[in-house]
Amino acid sequence: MKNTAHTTIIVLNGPNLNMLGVREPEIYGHQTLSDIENLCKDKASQLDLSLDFRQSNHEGELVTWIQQAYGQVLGIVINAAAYTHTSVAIHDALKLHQAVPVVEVHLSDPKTREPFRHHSYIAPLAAAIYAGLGAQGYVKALEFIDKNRKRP
Ligand code: CA2
Repeated sequence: MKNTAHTTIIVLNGPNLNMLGVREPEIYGHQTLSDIENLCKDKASQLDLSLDFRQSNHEGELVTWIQQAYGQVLGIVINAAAYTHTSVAIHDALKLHQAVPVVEVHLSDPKTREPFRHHSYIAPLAAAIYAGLGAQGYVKALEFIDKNRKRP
């Protein structure tokens, strides 16, 4: 039987990212989250990987998904949106995943924005960070996980 832990990447998106394309295109671009999901699906299929793409406005739901992914995925791509800058709970949950790469993604570059966006609770656990590249950051994150995968 195929072991999906070797082939699945989970992509987690935090609060308000479901509103992409609706407001603030000057910061986040014109693509919707569904456009980004399709871009990720195309890249995953090129890499012969499965993709589990999710979004939640709820911190606890993101924490639960991170816990449930333990031992089940090749890597985690996470744009935790505003929770990046506030969530010790997401930091703690991601610590479970020391055996696989966690890649932090942001559409914009938070370091060049308001000071309250400069700190990330995810960065200390991230094997790579892609920020300010728009949707391409997600694609780069998938490529990073693929390049760094441990072949079974
Ligand atoms: O640049 C990113 O990807 C962010 O993670 C986006 C978050 C922000 O809190 C982070 O500092 C950086 C915000 C996502 C909100 O997205 C919206 C999109 C359209 C309309 C309203 C919100």
